[in-house]
Amino acid sequence: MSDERKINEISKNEQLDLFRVDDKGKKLTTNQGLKMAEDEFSLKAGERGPTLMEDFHFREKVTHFDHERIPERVVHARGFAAHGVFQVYESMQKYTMAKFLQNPTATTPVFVRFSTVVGSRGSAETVRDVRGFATKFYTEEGVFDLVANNMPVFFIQDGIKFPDIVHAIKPEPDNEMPQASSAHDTYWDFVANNQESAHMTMWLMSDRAIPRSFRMMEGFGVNTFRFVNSAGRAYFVKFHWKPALGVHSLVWDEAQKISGKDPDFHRRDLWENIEKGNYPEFELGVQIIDDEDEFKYDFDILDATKLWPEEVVPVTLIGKLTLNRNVDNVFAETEQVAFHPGHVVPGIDFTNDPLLQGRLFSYTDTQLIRLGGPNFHEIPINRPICPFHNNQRDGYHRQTINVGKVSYHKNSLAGNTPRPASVAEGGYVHYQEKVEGKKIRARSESFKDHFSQATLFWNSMSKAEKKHIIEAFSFELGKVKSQSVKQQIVDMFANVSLELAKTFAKSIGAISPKSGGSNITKSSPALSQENTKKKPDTRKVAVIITNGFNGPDIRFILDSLKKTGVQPEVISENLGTIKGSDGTQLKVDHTFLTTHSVLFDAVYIVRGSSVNKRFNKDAGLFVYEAFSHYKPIGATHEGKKWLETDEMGQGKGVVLDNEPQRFVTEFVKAIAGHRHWQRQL
Ligand code: HDE
Repeated sequence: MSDERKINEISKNEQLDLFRVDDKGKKLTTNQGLKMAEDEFSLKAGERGPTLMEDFHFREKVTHFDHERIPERVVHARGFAAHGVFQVYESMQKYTMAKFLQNPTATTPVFVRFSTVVGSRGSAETVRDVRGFATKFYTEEGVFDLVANNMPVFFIQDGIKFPDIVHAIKPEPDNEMPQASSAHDTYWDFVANNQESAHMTMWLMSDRAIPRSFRMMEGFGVNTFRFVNSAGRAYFVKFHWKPALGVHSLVWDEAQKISGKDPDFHRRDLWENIEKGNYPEFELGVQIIDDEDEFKYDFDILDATKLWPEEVVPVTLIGKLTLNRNVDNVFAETEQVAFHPGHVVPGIDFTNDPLLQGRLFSYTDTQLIRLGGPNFHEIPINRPICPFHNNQRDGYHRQTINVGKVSYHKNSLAGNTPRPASVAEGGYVHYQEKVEGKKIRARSESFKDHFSQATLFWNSMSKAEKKHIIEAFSFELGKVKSQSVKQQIVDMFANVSLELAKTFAKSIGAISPKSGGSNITKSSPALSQENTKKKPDTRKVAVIITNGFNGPDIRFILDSLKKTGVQPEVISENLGTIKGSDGTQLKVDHTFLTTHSVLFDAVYIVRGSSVNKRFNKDAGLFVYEAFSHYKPIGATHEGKKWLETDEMGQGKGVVLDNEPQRFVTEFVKAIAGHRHWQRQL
């Protein structure tokens, strides 16, 4: 690879291609390239004798195996990723000189890793938690990482408290329980004693913490960044991702069951949809505040426990991200990818947000231990697509073979190169913000209101969302053992809403708050999932059916559902095929044993002429569970007859109709509605 163009000036896909190896059809060798004649038996002195030290193949194979694991991420350990592209809608030159935000005809390759925060690498995916949404843009000016979450605020205001919140929310150290859950004493003790976490805790108790899919979450850069244009003018900016499919969630009972039925639920959903060509899309949005307007708002724009209400500072959609390729190897790509909010390009800069400042230290530091040294930028998934040159040398796992004698600046032997680039040549210059102040460890007065936006969030929720928040507090605090912590939380959240605190106080056996309440009456409709996009696309429908179904009608209905983007899957008693009354054959995708109601968005029940007791019991449980999770239910033919005799038949979002076209239209509408909260359960 002497020609630098080969590795540094080719597309990201071609670059990754250089490292792809397909072992299929090849002879087995050692890592030194030696072909081996035997791979099943170690070298022994006699068939039943001791294994010999000289067995280099055994030693190499087992040693490599012994070292296969690297430390998991200290947070965000459980993650899944995909490749894609980003394209800006129109030039953003008024606000930023970032090149990848200038040309609407150019695409930038990206790599996106979604994650949970608290659980270990093997933990279940549908737990109540924040989700990470980290994007690496491989731009021609270098790598830009937008390391975001699916909630717009954070637990703490200053980076120095990050170890505290993480220690508190992780499993408790004496018994390492509970896994991937905030429902335990130390988390809630932290909240009660660090009241800046009130707003984030409201988000964590809301439906946002149990997303239906990575494809149906918003992303938020959380911290306030800066855009800088080529004239040197600066703007405050917050980044958003808006999913094309809208923001949708699971219900808590369902989320807990999925953790057992399919702990890989979110990665499977992402993987399968990309494999099928249902490429997930997100629009990049920005909220921009003029440099002069820094102090115009009733919150501090540098405080990461505050959001900028969209009704006050609108989100402008500036481009689109499409995820279109699964990884080849989870370890090489998803596990080894190294994000860092400090990976920026000219036109994007930082602010004094003290949480962001803490992050700027932490991310490189963590890669040093996790990826074993300072050369992690050379790992294929982390390499920029533009050339990189400097005098950094050596270290563990160095791959670049730097030629020549000179590795210092300034020099005369190499003509004083590599030399810094001027601004005109694309050199990065930090925004020259004027700062002065006394050295001090303190919180700004403007950061001290911890409750107003927590109340704003509460006020913005629909009736169903409020109910879920109360249930989440009741569940989590119901798991807390310390009566004192429970009471502290009740008293604390009385400052957010008396209605909220009083209701969950009762269910957790605490004393109802006597005082409190908030005078904040504002709400922000953009915060409610009730106001999100509602589409049927890619929704999974369980079709419960057995032999003797009406062939022509079912063929029409299933084909029509597929045309709307809905994904029907057939569930019956046994795998193989089932037959309709006219001989139509249907392949069975799952049995009642291999799948479960919680893994689908909707149920369509047909039954058939040959149902038995067992089928009726399994189908009944399946439909009942979907009903109790407020999911759309459709029924035709024998299924309709059966559901009509049950109370569920009268429920909202239940479509009973034997006219195929009308059924499809109504059922698809119900599917787009996602959940039918009006059901009285
Ligand atoms: Fe992170 N965070 N973080 N974080 N974070 C990490 O870096 C940290 C914060 C976020 O898929 C770590 O490579 C500090 C906010 C995501 O690989 C670590 C503070 C937001 C990911 C780290 C924060 C995030 C991380 C662990 C407070 C939302 C996963 C492994 C000052 C905007 C990236 C790693 C991936 C990962 C530190 C707060 C998002 C330890 C010190 C706020 C999505 O460096």
